[in-house]
Amino acid sequence: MKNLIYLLVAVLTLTACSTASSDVVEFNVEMREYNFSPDTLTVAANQKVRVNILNKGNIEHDFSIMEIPTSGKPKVADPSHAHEMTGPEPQLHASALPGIKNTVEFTPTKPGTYEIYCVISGHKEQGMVGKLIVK
Ligand SMILES: [Cu+2]
Repeated sequence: MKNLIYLLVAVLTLTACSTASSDVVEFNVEMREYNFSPDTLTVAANQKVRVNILNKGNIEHDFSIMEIPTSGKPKVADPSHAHEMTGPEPQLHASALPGIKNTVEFTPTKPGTYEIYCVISGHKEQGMVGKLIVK
C-alpha cells in the first residue's frame, strides 16, 4: 500500500511538471524611450503567459496593465521598483532599470483588448503604449 502511494505521488509530480512547461506562451519585449517592441501581444484566454521584459533604454521603464482579469495574482520575478507611481497601482506591473530584465507571468481569463503602458510619469503620453489582445 505504501509503495502504491509513492508511485501515485511520482506520477502526479511528473504530470504537473510536463503540463507546466508546455502550456506557457512566452514573449520577449524590449523597452526603450518611448516604446515597447513588439507592442502588440496576442494570446488565448486561460492561457498562461510569460512576458520577459528587457530595458534597452537609458532610463527606467515598466510593463503595466491597469485592469485585467487573471486567474490568480500575476507573478513578477523581481517585484521591487524604485520609481514613484502616479495614480492607482496597476494590476499587472513589472519594472526594469536600464540594461535589466524582469519577467511577469499571468493567465488572462477574459477576451478583450487591454492597454499595455509604462506608468512612469510622461512615458505613456510620449507613446509608450501597447496592446494585449486576449482571444
Ligand atoms: Cu517608460
